[in-house]
Amino acid sequence: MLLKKLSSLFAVFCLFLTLSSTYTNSAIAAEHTVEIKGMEFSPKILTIKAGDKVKFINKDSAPHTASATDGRFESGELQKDQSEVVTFEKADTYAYYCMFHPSMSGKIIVE
Ligand SMILES: [Cu+2]
Repeated sequence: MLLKKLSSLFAVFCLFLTLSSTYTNSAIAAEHTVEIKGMEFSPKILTIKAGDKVKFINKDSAPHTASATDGRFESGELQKDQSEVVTFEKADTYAYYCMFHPSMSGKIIVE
């Protein structure tokens, strides 16, 4: 009885190990960086793979945001040296801008 319980526990544990390693292996997602510097996003156009992450980091003394024009992602207000990481799961083109300086714009192309 106890042995049966232990072996089913062990089976669950093994399943957990398998799942977590599968998850880790599939998460070879790259992390890219977009710098916000001199009132510009750099690079202005960035091409990545689905599942990759993009870190938006503000290098200006003025606060900025990286806000999708259609609202699909939002960094929030970033002060100098603050950053926000966004994961892009679906292949598409994501246009974004800075809420404080709408003339600042960029594009993330997810393949
Ligand atoms: Cu700005």
